Amino acid sequence: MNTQRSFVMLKPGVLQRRIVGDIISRFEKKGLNLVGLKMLTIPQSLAQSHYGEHSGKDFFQSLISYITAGPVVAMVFEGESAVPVIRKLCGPTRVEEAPPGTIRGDYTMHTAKNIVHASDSPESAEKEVNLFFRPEEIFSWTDGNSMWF
Ligand code: FUP
Repeated sequence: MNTQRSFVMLKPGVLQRRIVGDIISRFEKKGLNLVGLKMLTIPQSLAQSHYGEHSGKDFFQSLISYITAGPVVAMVFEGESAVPVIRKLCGPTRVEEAPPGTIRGDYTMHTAKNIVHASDSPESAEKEVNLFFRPEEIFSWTDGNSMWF
């Protein structure tokens, strides 16, 4: 078993669109375990750390403005190969490439507002989980139904 944790974030606008439950439900139905959940408005400094790899790119300033524009829902999911499995559920970054059936394919029109973030590697996941969550905010629970997934 390759159990992994991944950091997932529903970006600003998801609350206003009233689709928080729909999106979380997709991860739950897949069989992932929700082990961390909080709402926050991301401070500038955290936004810059989180998206540091894009610093200097032409879309960086608008990305920071968007991600800090309103409350987000930050989550940690756990499960077998959780990092690549969640990336598949979200779909490709560019919305014109995101197929129907993926979150980005079903809910978004513009890459710059692609509504969901998910860690792209186990290393990024560890870094991002630690940026947004303290250890005591993560709850690994026993899954009595795991044999059914
Ligand atoms: P992803 O890991 O799929 O979220 O993609 P990236 O880390 O490459 O990009 C982070 C965010 O920057 C994307 F979710 C949307 C935004 N972005 C743009 O606005 N334009 C681009 O050309 C690429 C990314």
